[in-house]
Amino acid sequence: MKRSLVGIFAITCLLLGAGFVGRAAGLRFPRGIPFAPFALASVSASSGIPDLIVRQDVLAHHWIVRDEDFAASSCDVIENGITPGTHQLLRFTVNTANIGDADLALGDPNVHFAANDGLYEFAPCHHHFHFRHYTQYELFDPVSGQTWRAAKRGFCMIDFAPNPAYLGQPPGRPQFVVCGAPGVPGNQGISAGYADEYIWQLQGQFLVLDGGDGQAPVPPGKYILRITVNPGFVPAPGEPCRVSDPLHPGVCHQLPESDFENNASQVTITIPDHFGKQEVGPDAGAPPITKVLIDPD
Ligand SMILES: [Cu+2]
Repeated sequence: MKRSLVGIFAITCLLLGAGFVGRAAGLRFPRGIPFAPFALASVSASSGIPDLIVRQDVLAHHWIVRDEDFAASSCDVIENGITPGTHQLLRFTVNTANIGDADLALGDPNVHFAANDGLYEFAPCHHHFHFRHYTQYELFDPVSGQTWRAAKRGFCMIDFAPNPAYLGQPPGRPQFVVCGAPGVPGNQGISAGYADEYIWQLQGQFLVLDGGDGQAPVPPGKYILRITVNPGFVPAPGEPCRVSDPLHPGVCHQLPESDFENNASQVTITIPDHFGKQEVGPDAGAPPITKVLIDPD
């Protein structure tokens, strides 16, 4: 008994020391598979190429429009230009599945940052490394074409949930589960047959609808929400091009994939009249977000 308690304590310290809880908050633990701390450093060798998608079924079943308060001390206010106070938000869950035949192995963010390879940047407000060009969130009016954008500032890519059987991959086990932090080694990635998932309650999983982030307010109506993982971008002067897009000259991606054309999914969203302040969406009526659910990202 005493021995097992010591073991649990040791594993807890390992997780704390590894910076894992930085993104955990009870939510980032790999789903459904017993945690294996001593498999953390293993990276399976594979000759194929990863392929990331955004699972449309998850997006379709998890979104909500409702009001939320922003404190003046929050990083959304300090870094992202959102004014303090109450704002109408569209929140949604993003599942990025690796349906390729190789693991997407990133390793330790400290190593990438030290090498200045363009994958991560340091975020002073959050005190951790953020991905550059991680995921693109867009809302657009299918009639006028007007578009609103938010860029997810992801900081930890891990094996969160196994892919469903219909994606046709053999069941695997999570191997990338340690986020890391400045000075604390991590091991990030998404195994073939696994997905990372940012549930809608996490910080940054939203678009601001009422103009509170400096974009035009979104009038009530029907819109398309489009999520793109590993989006193409044109590098700024001096910014590295890690992976060239074979079909779009001059466009770069941060992560290698066998197919960059299947990286986006979209759903139709109804934005209600804000005067009623009603909640809409499949997750309408869900409990208010508590502090413990908020990602430190
Ligand atoms: Cu962050």
